[in-house]
Amino acid sequence: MDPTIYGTGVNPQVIPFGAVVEISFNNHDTRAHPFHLHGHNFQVVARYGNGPNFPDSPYYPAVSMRRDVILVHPQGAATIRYIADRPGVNLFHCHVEWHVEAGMTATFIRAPDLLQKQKIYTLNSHKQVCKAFGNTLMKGNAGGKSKNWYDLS
Ligand SMILES: [Cu+2]
Repeated sequence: MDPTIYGTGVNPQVIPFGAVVEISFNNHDTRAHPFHLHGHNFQVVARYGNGPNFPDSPYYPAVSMRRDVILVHPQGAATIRYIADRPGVNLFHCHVEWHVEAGMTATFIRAPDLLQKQKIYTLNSHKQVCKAFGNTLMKGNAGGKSKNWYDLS
């Protein structure tokens, strides 16, 4: 449940099972950012900015639309919400690829305590791909260590 062991490079966010996750974006950039959440659909709770379909003041819909991508308008803001009721590891990122490369991404680790209790197996064909790649870590923390979980060397 400690995000430290996943390493800082993936911007890990550990989320307990069943948590109500609310994310607010404040886009100070002059460009739009289409944020995409893997593994869940979310409700769009509020959005505002200078887009053609939205007023300058916050727009609170009577019935929230459910999406897995939201365009955060230039110099606009948005709030999304979902219930983390499915254990798993998924990316949350801007859909502009070079923005991902620039770091506009996070890894959502939902209920890792429940994931550990499950007997998840990895297909042998997948293990073979990892072995063929050479340096893919198959167990342990972000550094491949499982004795000292805080040793990321
Ligand atoms: Cu972006």
